[in-house]
Amino acid sequence: IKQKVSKTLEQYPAAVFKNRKDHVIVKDSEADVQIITANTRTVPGIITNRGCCYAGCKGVVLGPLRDALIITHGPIGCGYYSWGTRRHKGRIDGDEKNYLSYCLSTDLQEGDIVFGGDKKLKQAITEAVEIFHPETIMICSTCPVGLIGDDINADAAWAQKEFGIKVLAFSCEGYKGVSQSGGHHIANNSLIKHVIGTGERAVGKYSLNILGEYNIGGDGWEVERIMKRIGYDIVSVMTGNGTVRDLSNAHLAHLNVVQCHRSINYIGEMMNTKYGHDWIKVNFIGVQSMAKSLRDIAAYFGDKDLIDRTEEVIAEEISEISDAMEYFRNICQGKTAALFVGGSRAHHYQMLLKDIGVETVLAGYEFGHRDDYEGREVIPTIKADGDSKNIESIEVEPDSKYYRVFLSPERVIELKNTINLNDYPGMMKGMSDGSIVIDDLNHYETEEFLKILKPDIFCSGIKDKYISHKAGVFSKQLHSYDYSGPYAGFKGAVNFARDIAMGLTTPSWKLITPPWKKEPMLEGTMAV
Ligand code: CFM
Ligand code: HCA
Repeated sequence: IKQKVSKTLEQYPAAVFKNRKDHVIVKDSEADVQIITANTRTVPGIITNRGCCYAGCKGVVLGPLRDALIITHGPIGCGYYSWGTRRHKGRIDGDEKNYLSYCLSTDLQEGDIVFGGDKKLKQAITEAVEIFHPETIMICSTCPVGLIGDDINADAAWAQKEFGIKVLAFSCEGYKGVSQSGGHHIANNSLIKHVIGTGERAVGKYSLNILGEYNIGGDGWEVERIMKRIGYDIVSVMTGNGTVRDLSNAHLAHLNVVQCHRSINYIGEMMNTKYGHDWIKVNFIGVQSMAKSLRDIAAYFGDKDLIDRTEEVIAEEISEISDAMEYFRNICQGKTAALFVGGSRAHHYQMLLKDIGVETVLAGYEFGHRDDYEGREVIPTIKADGDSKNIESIEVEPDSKYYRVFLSPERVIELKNTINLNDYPGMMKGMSDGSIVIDDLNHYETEEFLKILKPDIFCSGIKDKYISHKAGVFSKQLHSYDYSGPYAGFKGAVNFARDIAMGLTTPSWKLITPPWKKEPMLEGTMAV
């Protein structure tokens, strides 16, 4: 495998080879260290699957908040292409407000780029207030806004005073940072500064926030259903089917559980410093990992009744799905998968695939950082570069009113041995030797690795799935779930197993003959 990987990369011109070779690792547990290069710029001209900073801020972290009216300040395309495509579902309770189905934009034109867009932004806010009467408006700017220098912070301050509502400005221009990741950080900073900690409500005995669960295809609802059965008070979900109102109370919960580490670890860490909350890294994807996550949460509280109730619910839930899981496992057993997704699912889905007997032979992230691959222990060794310094890293202090510590130092040590307390071990440790770990996989490499590994399933997104189709390999979108889902929790696992079994048994894949199985289409050498 190592040789084949080298041969694939050696086809690149020298400068590209030098860059890309550090983004690819063949897992080898005998090696002293295996360091991957991540969160750096894509080589210009390479067909990457990454998105932009605005996508990470507006699309990912803020987008799912039902009661925040988001205005995209920029040309219409940015707003349009972030309109509903991510499938973060939402449902209102009673007479709540829900802006999820809307897409508001200032629709900047050439003239605005020349003369400035502030006037148009103020007008858009004014109209939005008149029509929708929101309690919160969020302004997200796209590339040209940063280039022409509109002062969206001043515009937000003006609107906040003028209309007496919360107006937050996000300078999340697409070009900031090297991927969506910078946008997550920008959104996290503002939620900590302006939203979390502003509310007041009584919380239950076992209360928690779920961080990094975005309710794609209804995942969050399945997780909530199970947690509520056990008896948890879910104070807020960040941010799937979430609200600014719920987030304002997040500081009052007892514990933070983190599903997607990449997009929200900043809030986990900042809440730890500011309010004393511990966070536990969980994984709601996969039957065994869901059960383990529930056990870990119960262990944190350490209450016998809660632990017993957790076991009872796990037993009931698993017995309900075990026949179906076995049926689909019989179909899927022995197959292999390649996974390439944003910054956490390439890890999470390995567990669910394992539940149905499918082995992961390649996994990679579009925009994960080294800690998402190698574990948080490498964070002190990650060197900041110009791009990462471009994203503000804010310092928070213990809150004089709300800071509290939940565990004794002895209990922390004890728990650290069994659960991921304030820690994430990353994706690589659990992977088998010989499997490929790859950062910012591109079009060429996708084609080549499909040829080399011949996986039965390629899990990725809308941009790369067609490469897989052309290669005659079943593709499954792990971002949008191909309009299916939920895939989280126990019932979600059955949906996933069913969809994978259906895909694998679809005869159409055998009807496609990829070009390389016939004649070589091009002959020649690459100019260096
Ligand atoms: Fe987290 Fe996500 Fe993901 Fe992500 Fe995304 Fe997404 Fe994703 Mo698409 S927050 S890192 S920025 S789990 S939108 S819900 S599917 S790339 S792997
Ligand atoms: C984003 C959103 C995305 C894109 C999915 C895809 C999502 O990164 O801006 O490329 O298929 O999940 O909707 O990740």
